[in-house]
Amino acid sequence: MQAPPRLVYDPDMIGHRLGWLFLGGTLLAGCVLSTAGTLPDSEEPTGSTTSTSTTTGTTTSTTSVGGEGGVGGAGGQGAGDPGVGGAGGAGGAGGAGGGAVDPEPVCDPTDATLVACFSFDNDSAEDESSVGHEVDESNLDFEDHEDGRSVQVDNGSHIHLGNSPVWNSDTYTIEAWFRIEDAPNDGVRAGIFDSDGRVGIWIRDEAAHLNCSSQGVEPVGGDVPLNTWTHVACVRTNTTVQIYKNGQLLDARDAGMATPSNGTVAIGGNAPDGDPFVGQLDNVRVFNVARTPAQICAAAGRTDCPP
Ligand SMILES: [Ca+2]
Ligand SMILES: [Ca+2]
Repeated sequence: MQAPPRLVYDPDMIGHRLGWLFLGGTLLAGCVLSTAGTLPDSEEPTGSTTSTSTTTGTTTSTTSVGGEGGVGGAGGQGAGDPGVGGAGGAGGAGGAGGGAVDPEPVCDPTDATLVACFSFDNDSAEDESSVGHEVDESNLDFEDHEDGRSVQVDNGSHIHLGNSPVWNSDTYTIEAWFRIEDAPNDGVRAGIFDSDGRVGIWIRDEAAHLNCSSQGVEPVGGDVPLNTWTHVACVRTNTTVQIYKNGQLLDARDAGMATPSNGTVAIGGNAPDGDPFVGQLDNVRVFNVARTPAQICAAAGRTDCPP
């Protein structure tokens, strides 16, 4: 059995974080440790550069992605006081302000930017956002995942949500954990999420092609292993569509203004029907804002997130 990825509420990481805060304020005296993100699969897109520079009390990091459209940003500032030399002065806690531990609940009904949320922790496909979408579902099973539950879907099940004004937001972020068990054949899609006519998250071509798709703009996230929990996020704005896999920005494409649709939404398939996903899904969330790289990194359970 492969251990599923850790999501949130890691007591070890909380202790780790508190320890850094303490060390940052008392022991480091102006020193800053900066950990640049490293990934075993190193799926940096072509033309990508990442640089991190560390100076006394201040950490800056920039990531840029080449290719179509390009993405700047991910800059950050440590919160450090540069400290006073000579007297062993009060070095700041620079670089300790990041979001390596995601303190938020999966579904926070007080978060007005969260317009759909499915933790599946009550063995049901109920929307736990403040919107409270009605859900049409069939043939779902629920299985353990981390300290909660996930939904098991296949080609005989569906999770459908009706049309709603919230789906026609100008900007949105869609996040999900998925564990695909049976890859689609070449030329066939498996839908993780589809807001029909607006944006979808798909796996195609024998699981070799994870992508976001929004009105003809399709940034790609590369292949995905079978039977392995993987995190995906798609961010749509009026200028770009971006895809993150396991918390890392992998591709961004130029996009125009999204056009409204009267379409419905499917989780684990295509809306209105077809293209079933076979496997497990969890933490399916839709926000009507562009979540930050740090927020997406934390949602993916990473511990090396930018500040
Ligand atoms: Ca869950
Ligand atoms: Ca569709």
